[in-house]
This record gives sequence, C-alpha cells and structure tokens, in this order.
Amino acid sequence: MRFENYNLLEEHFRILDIDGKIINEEELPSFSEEELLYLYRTMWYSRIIDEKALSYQRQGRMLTYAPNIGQEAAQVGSAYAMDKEDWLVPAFRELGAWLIKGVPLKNIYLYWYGNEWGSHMPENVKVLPISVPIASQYQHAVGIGMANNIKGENNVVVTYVGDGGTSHGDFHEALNFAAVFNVPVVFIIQNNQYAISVPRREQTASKTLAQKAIAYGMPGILVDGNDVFAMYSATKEAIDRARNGEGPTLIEAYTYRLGAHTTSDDPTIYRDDSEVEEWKKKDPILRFKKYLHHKGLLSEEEEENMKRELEKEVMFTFEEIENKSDTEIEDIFKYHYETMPPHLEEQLQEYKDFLEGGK
Ligand SMILES: Cc1ncc(C[n+]2csc(CCOP(=O)(O)OP(=O)(O)O)c2C)c(N)n1
Ligand SMILES: [Mg+2]
Repeated sequence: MRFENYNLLEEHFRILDIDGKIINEEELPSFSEEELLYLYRTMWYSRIIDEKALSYQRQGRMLTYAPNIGQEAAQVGSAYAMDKEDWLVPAFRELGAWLIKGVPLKNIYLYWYGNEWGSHMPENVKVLPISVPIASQYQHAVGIGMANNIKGENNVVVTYVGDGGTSHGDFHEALNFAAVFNVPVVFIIQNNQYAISVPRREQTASKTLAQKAIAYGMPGILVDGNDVFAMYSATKEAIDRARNGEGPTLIEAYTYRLGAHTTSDDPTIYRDDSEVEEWKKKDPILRFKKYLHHKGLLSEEEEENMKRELEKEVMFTFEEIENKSDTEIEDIFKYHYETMPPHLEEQLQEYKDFLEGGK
C-alpha cells in the first residue's frame, strides 16, 4: 500500500521533476496522449481565466477575485482522479478542479461577478458551491459521505482546504468523524504556504500538515503539489480506497500561491520577491510543458494556438456576463433558508429602502 511507504515528515511523493523528467516510472499513470494534452490545456485554461479576471478587476469590471496561479497541478491532477458521480466539495481556490468536474466558466465568472446564479450548478455536475467560511466545507463533505454510506451508494467525496484552514475546529471535527465512521472522503490540503499574510510556519507547530493523518487514524501522504502526475496518482489511490470501503485519506499538496491572496491583497508587504522567484522555477505548467516537449507532443506553435483559442473563449464568456447579468437584490437573501426568516426579511427591506434613497 503506497501511502504507508512514504514518510509523512519530509519525503514528497513526486513523479515529474522540475526539468520535466520522470523520476518515479513505476508510479506514472498511463495517460493517453489525448489525456495528457487535455490536462495541460485545462491547466492553461485555469491560468488564463485567472489572468483575465485579474485584469478585469483592475479595470473595475470585476469584483474581488482569488487567483489560483501556481496551484493548477494540485487542482487539475487531483480532480481528474474523480468519477463523474463523485462529489467535489470545494473551498474557494479550486478553479482547476471545477473545470475538470465540468463547471462551466460562465458559472465561475458569475460567482466572482457577485451573481448568486454562479452557484447554480448544472444538474449533472456534482460540485457544491464555493464555501468562504474557512474549513466549513470539510463538515459538508463528511455529511455527504455519511449519507452516501447510509444510502449504500458507492460515490466518493473529494474536499479541499487551505493550510490556514487546518487550524480550524471544523478541520479536526471532520477528520475525526470521517475516520471513526469510515466515511469515503478524500481530504486535500492545498498548502500554498500562506493564509493571507500568515506563513505556514505560524499556522501549526507540526512539521507537516500530512502528519496530522496519524493522529486521526487514517493514511496520509505528502505530495509535491506542483506535479500533476503525483497529484493524480495519490488522489486516485485515496479514491479507490474510499470506494472499497476503506475510509478516508489525508493528502497534503505542497504548493505555492504565486499571486496575491485576492485582488485586495498586496503580498510584497509580507514576503520576499526572491521566495516567489524560487517557486516560479517549480511552476507546475512549466514543468508539464517540458515533459510534453521531451515527448514531442506539443510544438510551440500548437501551444500558442491553444492559448489564443482559450483566451478568446474566456473573453467571450466574460463579455457575455458583463452585458447581461444584473444581480437581483433578493438573491442575496433568498437562498440561505427554505423560507426566509424574519430577520433576513427585515434586512432585505432595509436594503431596499436604502437603495431607494435611504431611510
Ligand atoms: C471563518 C473565517 N475566518 C476568516 C476568514 C477570512 N479569510 C478568508 S481567506 C483566509 C485565509 C485562508 O488561508 P488558507 O486556508 O491557507 O487558504 P488560501 O487562501 O491560502 O487558499 C481568511 C482568514 C473566513 N473567510 N472565514
Ligand atoms: Mg493557504
């Protein structure tokens, strides 16, 4: 069993090195050329969506936005191991996973545009809406997993949290319950080294986040989160375990947030450029690109065409939203409860009065 073969304290499970070479041949997933290109394209899709959103925000055309730049392999690789029927329970920085699970870009941009309809997933897309209250989604994931056991279904739940989220009580409660009740959940920590300005070393005295698995009595693994193959392979094994009734697994994806926390943040205040430069050398897209080039699967020209095509699609989708996406005031209040409780009715009325000229 692989998880037990890896040291939770320092050894990163890795298949693809930063030069794009395979260093762990026996763990390499057997992807077809088509699959390799699909994964690469999705990582670029995610990055272009981010870059465009950042520029729209700077132009005053988008609200706050949380970019994923640098974390594409952690998200795309892990989500690709899921079946269509498996549930994805995200936090708020899992763009690559949403894309793999089939969330339309329109939904993603609508959400960040402040429109509740962004959270309205198409019927066959098993993805919960973004969860901003840190780590709360881990509880939802375990709840879905427990329901799955009660109903005798065979689906798995994959959920994500940040390094900062591991300090929350919700994190502890979710992992504890999941292990005790043998719930089919894969817990992924995207350790991007920061929780806004708080560095990972100030988050916990534990040497790694993966080691927390031991305390809860479940397998864990510390993965190079910038290696799309390692992320796929570790998540696939965790999903297979869960589906076989062997319970939850904890995966620490060791990665880096190359950009700001959100568009309201300025990371130059709390971290050195030299650190960012070092991590740019480990860029998950660059590493994957080198691999594809070694294999002769993608020329520079094909890559440029692919990026141009994605860019066009992203711009088209955003402009469509911008042109016809009025947010209904009621929507902000309507979806918390089945019927709106009096205190929300009151707040809604107060807000309407305010917009009508302020009482
Ligand atoms: C319960 C709660 N407290 C505080 C916040 C404000 N907040 C938003 S993101 C964030 C940091 C999260 O860091 P991490 O879990 O590492 O995720 P990352 O942003 O790095 O992806 C905080 C404190 C919140 N959203 N919810
Ligand atoms: Mg973080």
